[in-house]
Amino acid sequence: MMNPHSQEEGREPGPEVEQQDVMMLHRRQRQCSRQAVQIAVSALVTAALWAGLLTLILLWHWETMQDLKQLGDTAVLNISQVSKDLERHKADQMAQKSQASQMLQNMEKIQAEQKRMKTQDSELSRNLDGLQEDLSNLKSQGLNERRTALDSLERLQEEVAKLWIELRISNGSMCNTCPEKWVNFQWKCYYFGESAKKWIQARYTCSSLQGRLVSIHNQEEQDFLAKHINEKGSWIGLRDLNIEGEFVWMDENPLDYSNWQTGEPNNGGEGEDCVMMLGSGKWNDAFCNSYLDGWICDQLATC
Ligand code: MMA
Ligand code: CA
Repeated sequence: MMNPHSQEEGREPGPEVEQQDVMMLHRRQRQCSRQAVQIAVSALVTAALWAGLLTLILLWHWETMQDLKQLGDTAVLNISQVSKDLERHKADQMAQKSQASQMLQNMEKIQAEQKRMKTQDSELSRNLDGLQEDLSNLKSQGLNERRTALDSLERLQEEVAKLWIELRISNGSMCNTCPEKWVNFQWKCYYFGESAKKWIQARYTCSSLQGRLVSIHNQEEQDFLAKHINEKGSWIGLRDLNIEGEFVWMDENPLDYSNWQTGEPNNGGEGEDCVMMLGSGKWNDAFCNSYLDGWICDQLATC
C-alpha cells in the first residue's frame, strides 16, 4: 500500500511516524476485516434469505404439485366413472332400442290382428243380419202358416157344422134352435138390429152377440131377409176394403150369389167399400162411416 506521506517535502520518517502508520495500518486492517465480516454476514443473510425463499417456493411448488396430482387422480377417476356411465348408458340405449323395435313389431302384429278381427266382426255382423232376417222371415212365415191353419180350421168347423145340420135334415130332424130375439131360417139364425151404426160398429155388435154381419149365398135366404129388413136399409157382411171391386163375405165364402141394385156397385162419393141392403132388398155399396138404422147378424142354428 502506498504511503500518502511518502512524497511530503522529502522529510525522513521518524519513529512516531512509524507508530502512526502502524496504528493507521491496524485501523485500516480492522476496517477491512469489519467490512469483510459485514460482507460475509450480508452474504450469509442474503444466502439464508434466498434459501428461505427457495424453500418457500419449493414448498409452494410441492403443495401445488400435490394438489395437481390429486386433481389429476380425481379427474382420472371421474373420467373412468363417466366412461363407465357412458358405457352403461350406451348399453341401456341399445336395450331400449331393441325393446322399442320389439314393441313396434308387437304393435304391428296387434294392428294386423285388429284388422283381421274387424273383418271377422263385419263378416259376423253380416251373418248375424242374415240370420236375423232369416229368423224374422221364418217368424212371419210361421205366423202366416198359423193364420192360414186357423182359417182352415174355422172353415172346416163351419163345414162340419153345416154337414151335421144337413145330416140331421136328411134324417128328418131339423137343427133350428136359435137364441132369444134371433129368427131361424133353414140352418141359420138371424138378428135384425135397429139402432144407428156405422158398418164397423154393426160388425162389432154382431160379434159381441156371438154372430157375424150376415153373409148371403142364395135367393131363398135373400128373400127371407128382404121380408124382415128395416125399410131405411141395413148393413150386411160384405165389403171391398182391401182391393177395390173385390168383395169379401164375413163368413169368408166366395161371392157365389149377388143382388145388386142396377148401376151398383159404383164406389160413389168419397169411396164406398161397405155393402147395405136397401129397403127394396137390393144391394148398394155405401160409405162405411155412414150411420144406418138397420144391420143384420147371422149365426148357425143349433140342434
Ligand atoms: C146414390 C147412388 C149410390 C150411392 C148413394 C150414396 C142414393 O143412391 O149414387 O150408388 O151409394 O147415392 O148416398
Ligand atoms: Ca153405391
